[in-house]
Amino acid sequence: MNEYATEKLRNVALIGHSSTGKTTFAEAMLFASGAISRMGRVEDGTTVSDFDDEEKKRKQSLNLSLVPVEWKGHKINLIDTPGYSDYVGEMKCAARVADLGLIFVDAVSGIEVGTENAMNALDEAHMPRAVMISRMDRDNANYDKILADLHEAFHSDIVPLVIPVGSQHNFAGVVDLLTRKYLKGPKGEEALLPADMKDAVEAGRARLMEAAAEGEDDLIEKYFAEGELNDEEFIRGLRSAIRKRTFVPVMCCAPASGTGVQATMFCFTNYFPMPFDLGADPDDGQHGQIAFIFKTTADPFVGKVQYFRVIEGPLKSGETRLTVTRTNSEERLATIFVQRGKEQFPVPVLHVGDIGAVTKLATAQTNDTMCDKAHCVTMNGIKFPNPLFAVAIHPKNKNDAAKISPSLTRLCEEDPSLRWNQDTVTHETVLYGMGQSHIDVALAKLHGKFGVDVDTTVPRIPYRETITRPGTSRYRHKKQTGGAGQFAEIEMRVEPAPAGTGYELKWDVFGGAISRSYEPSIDKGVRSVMESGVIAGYPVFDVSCHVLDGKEHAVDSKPIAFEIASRQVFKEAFGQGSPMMLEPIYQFTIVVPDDHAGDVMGILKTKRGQIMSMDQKGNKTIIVAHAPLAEMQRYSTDLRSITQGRGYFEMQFDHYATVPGNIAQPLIAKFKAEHGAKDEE
Ligand SMILES: Nc1nc2c(ncn2[C@@H]2O[C@H](COP(=O)(O)OP(=O)(O)OP(=O)(O)O)[C@@H](O)[C@H]2O)c(=O)[nH]1
Ligand SMILES: [Mg+2]
Repeated sequence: MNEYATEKLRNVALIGHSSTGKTTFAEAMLFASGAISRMGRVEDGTTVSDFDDEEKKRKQSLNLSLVPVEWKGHKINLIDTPGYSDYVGEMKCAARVADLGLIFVDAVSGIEVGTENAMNALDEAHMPRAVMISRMDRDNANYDKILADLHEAFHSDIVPLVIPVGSQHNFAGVVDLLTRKYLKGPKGEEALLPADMKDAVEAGRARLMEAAAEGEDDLIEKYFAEGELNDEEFIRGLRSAIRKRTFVPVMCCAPASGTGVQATMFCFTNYFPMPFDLGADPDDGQHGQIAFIFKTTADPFVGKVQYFRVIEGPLKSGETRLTVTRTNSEERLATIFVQRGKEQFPVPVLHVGDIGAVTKLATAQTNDTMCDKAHCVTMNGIKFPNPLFAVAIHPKNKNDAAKISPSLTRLCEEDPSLRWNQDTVTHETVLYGMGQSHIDVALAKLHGKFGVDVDTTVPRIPYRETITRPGTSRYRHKKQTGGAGQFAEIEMRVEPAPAGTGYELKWDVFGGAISRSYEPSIDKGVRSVMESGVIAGYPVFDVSCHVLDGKEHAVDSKPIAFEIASRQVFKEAFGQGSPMMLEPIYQFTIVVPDDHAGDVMGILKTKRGQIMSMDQKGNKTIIVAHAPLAEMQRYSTDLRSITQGRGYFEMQFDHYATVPGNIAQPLIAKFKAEHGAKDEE
């Protein structure tokens, strides 16, 4: 790998719907640049970018990967991302460090959810963007229709930089509109422009020139005055206009054959923004050194590998010591690499804007800023989506159980859109991801990388038990089987307490019927039942207990006897108090395209949801609803199918509410069947 100055770098994120040819395109660029001698195929698991075992198995990208391509004195850092919506976190990482997002659109399927999501993400980040109409050689490819659809969907000027020659199996090459050069076939050899294309080329070129003129004020003036820009102005204008997002540039290609790829590389190096086009950041070391970590991966051989972008530099291998702002600990960048797929190429130096990798950092994580001590700053982090699809994880054996926590921690370090915790109520280990596929892949990694095998279930709902009216009971515990006996008698009254009170024990014993020294034992007995539940096996909340009366025996009464008696008397009194179950109700904020709002609300009603409010924003409807967690555990899957992936939601705990009888009854019956016999002992 050569050394590249900032102006020779292009950082391009390949994003868009799945199966639009992004990974194949990265492969084709490597091939076209001569970096690889044979083009790998996604189907064969032989591409540079999809190197992960799971990616090879599933024949789709699952992680972002870096594919730097050296071409004509430039280095184009491609960041290939997975298109499937579960992996949107990877797209966000790529978009954070790229200077342009190239949205892939299939020449047959056209605009899909992944296209919209990618466009929205770039709009939100005000990031330069371009569209690649891909897989142009497919039967039924329809370039003109896709252009028209893009125009309609994105309400922007959609202007081709290149136009196709032929389509479907006759897709022969592309014409670069600025130079009018026809680059034919997979090798992009210059060929004579077909005569019948001349008008289209001139019309396209005029349109593009107008778009370029919009890039700078003085160019607009000149264009209106003279009706023409020279090539230098044309390029300058295009570069500014793309940077300023005044139009959406469009290219086309067939990644698998490579046709159109050479022309694309020309566009990348000539028109696409270079790092810090928006304001040059010096690379003289005077302003300190800063690197931003946007991805962490766990390589089974090398260990932890972290990808970073040089924000200020240059950064030199071996010499560079940077402080992680978050932890204030110093790390040495022993060897700086350029990462290409799974390969690492050590380099002596990386300049501002470049993307590199390091291993063996002690404390740094994704989203960390590392800087030289004198200039500590924190860069804006990547905002990862909230994972809302949860599974409970059960290790298969003791060995797996021992490794589960560190392995889950590392898995979540690699992919911050995964999360895990230990539920304090249900005592389950719960893993959260974006959807079933995301979780499946995470579990496959758990097995493949960390050798941990688990079973999964839908997580238990953290129900609660409480009472609705006071209940009183008296219980005598007496045991006289040889040796020392046990004796304790307690009368207890339980009362509903206000929500959030939890539990309190009151000593209302008159006349010293039982001595107060037994209070801790009684308290312990009640607490243990409260933890394990009375009617359905869920913890008891919001109850106040009054010890009213009892009896004790001079010899046989002892703490353990009172603890046993208190367990039993509490259960009985609780049973007298019309017990009921409570369930967690969450607030859901659901954003969907207007035409799906009706369906979304219909489904919410079937899930015992209560619509709290509805709002309109653009062509989206924002629905706020309350619904029980028990009904909404697979809502991410439901919403995806109702809206074909166009809707998203957030959820947060709101309050506990009574579980309706018809839902509570089976849970109570199940608990009784499982524990009834034991209780009678
Ligand atoms: N007909 C045709 N098929 C292509 C072309 N380029 C890629 N494909 C095929 O399209 C499929 C998807 O290609 P990928 O490169 O994996 O697409 P991707 O966009 O990376 O997909 P994700 O990683 O899932 O987002 C593969 O089977 C490719 O062989 C092309 O130019 N023409
Ligand atoms: Mg891919």
